[in-house]
Amino acid sequence: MGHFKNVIVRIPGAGISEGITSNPELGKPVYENALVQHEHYVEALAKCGVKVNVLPPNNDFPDSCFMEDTALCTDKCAIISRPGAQTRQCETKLEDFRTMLESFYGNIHEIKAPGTVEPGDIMMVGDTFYIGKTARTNDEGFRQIKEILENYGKTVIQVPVEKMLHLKTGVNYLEDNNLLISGEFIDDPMFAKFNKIVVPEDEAYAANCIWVNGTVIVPKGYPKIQEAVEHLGYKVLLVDTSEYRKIDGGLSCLSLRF
Ligand code: CIR
Repeated sequence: MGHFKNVIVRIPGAGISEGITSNPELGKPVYENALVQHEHYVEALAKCGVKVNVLPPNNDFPDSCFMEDTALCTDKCAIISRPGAQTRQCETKLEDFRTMLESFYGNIHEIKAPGTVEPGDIMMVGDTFYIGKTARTNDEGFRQIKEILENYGKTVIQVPVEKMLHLKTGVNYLEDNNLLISGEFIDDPMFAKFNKIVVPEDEAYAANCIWVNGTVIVPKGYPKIQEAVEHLGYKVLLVDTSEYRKIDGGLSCLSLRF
């Protein structure tokens, strides 16, 4: 794996309490706490040697801090997504986001209706992209993104997802052939070739960790996964994302890394 030089994040707005959630019993995120957790997230990323490019909060879109779902940023091109969640579709139209992407990429593609893609469904493993088929990413979105990526010499593999919100809710690549894997994916032959670190059900949320230049950022409060990742030899940074978890958000969702 190469090296990530940049990340893009968006500071959450006060509207975050109204973000989409499949876990209303966890309660609504507390804005002030979410802001503090976001600061710690940015600090952790900065420690990994990337430049953190920060977009201002947008109060019109409760889920707009989940930058990951707005674009796929590769070493060759960027692809602006088209979220399957209707309330999120305008996040990709925001001018500050587009201007920011244009400052890094000359070649920007875009998913068009009726295709939908949320890059929380996209896992990059070198030049291969695993793309989940979910309620958020449909076959037409897959067809479009496959065509774009294959034109850049990339390999694209579709992964049926039954139970999870996004592919990366349950499976995340840590480089060096290491794969954090949970739930419905554990016995999927598609992932048989990886060194699988099976995430136990009671720490399932921690399947969503991010590798950033040799360091792995792990959510705080999941000791089994913290230990398993340390055991692999990675430097680990812990970040509390409990406010984001309330609305199905995790570490990968909060940034674009490229
Ligand atoms: C949503 O339902 O769209 C947000 N509340 C959470 C998005 C999580 N994003 C991601 O996993 N990439």
